[in-house]
Amino acid sequence: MNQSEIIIPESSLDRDCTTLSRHVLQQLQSFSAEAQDLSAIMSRIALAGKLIARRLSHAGLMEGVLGFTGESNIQGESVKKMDVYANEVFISVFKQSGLVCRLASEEMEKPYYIPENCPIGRYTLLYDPIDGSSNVDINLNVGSIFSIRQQQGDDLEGEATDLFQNGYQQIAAGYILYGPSTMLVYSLGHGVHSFILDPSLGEFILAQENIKMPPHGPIYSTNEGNFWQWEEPFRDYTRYVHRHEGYTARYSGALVGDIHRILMQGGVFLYPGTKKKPEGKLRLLYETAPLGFLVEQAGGKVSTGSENLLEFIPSYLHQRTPVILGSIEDVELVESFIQDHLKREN
Ligand code: AHM
Ligand code: MG
Repeated sequence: MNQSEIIIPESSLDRDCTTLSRHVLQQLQSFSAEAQDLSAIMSRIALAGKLIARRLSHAGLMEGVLGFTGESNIQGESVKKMDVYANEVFISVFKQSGLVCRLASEEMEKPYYIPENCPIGRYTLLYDPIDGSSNVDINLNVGSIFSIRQQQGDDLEGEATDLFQNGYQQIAAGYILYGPSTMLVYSLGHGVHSFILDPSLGEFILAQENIKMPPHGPIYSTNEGNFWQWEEPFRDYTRYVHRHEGYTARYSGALVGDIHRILMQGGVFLYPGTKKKPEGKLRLLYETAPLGFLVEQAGGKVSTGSENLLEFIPSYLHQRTPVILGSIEDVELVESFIQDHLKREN
């Protein structure tokens, strides 16, 4: 066969070669040291995702994967074995990487410092290793959430106060969804892009570029079991969707899957404060700020109910905030109930 007879299916081959690390370099339009670092960081996050996906796929067949450890974390929540494993996976992939100085996770009271990576690695990885981990035991979707910030100052005190900044300080954010396929969705502040893990290649391959969410969607996603614990505006909004055609409820108890659905199809996710927990349940630095960053990049909106969540400045590492995020019109509809309520009060 001579050269002219070889037919290469250019588009599918190009697609298979658009791996995550290559995509990061394309996004930054550069081979600078910073671009190389971010590309390498994303490759390590992808490796963590592959390791976690591998363990999840055998979870019911292996010893020591399902169930609780018997310990409680800093926030008094029972720790699951998969939480511990996934937390350690992220630490392990970043050790001796020269990329990241600190890792701050929902599962650890204080950041984990990797002094041998400093001062080369001036980045901090913030992450929720397994979000929605109660779904693991029943073989339903879970996710990992991540965010990358630049370390500012020396953090000699070990308090990481430089992380108490707004969500626009995130250099990158994303999630890995462990569903029927393993999917990684990320943004460097230049749109939102999704990748699917091709198990035959062991690589995340580009699936969709520049995801844009519709300005309105039919889905509302919230734990209505908390209805009587909510403030009146959230109850009014829920009554509104009950009484109007065109709405449908979807809630899996695992944030990443619920947000992914809304990112693709439009709608709104709400986790308001409750009487017992006025700040809500979800953590700003590891959950709502990274997901809010993605949603805003996809043309949506994220709010605490009283302000843009991405402008909210935390005062401690594990700060929680109420959250409303999703399609712009749906978030604004929820906010309108809050504003109406405030007007009536004044
Ligand atoms: P986790 O990080 O401890 O798993 O908790 C976060 C999860 C989210 O994924 C989900 O949206 C929420 O908790 C569900 O909470 P609830 O059971 O109160 O509805
Ligand atoms: Mg979580």
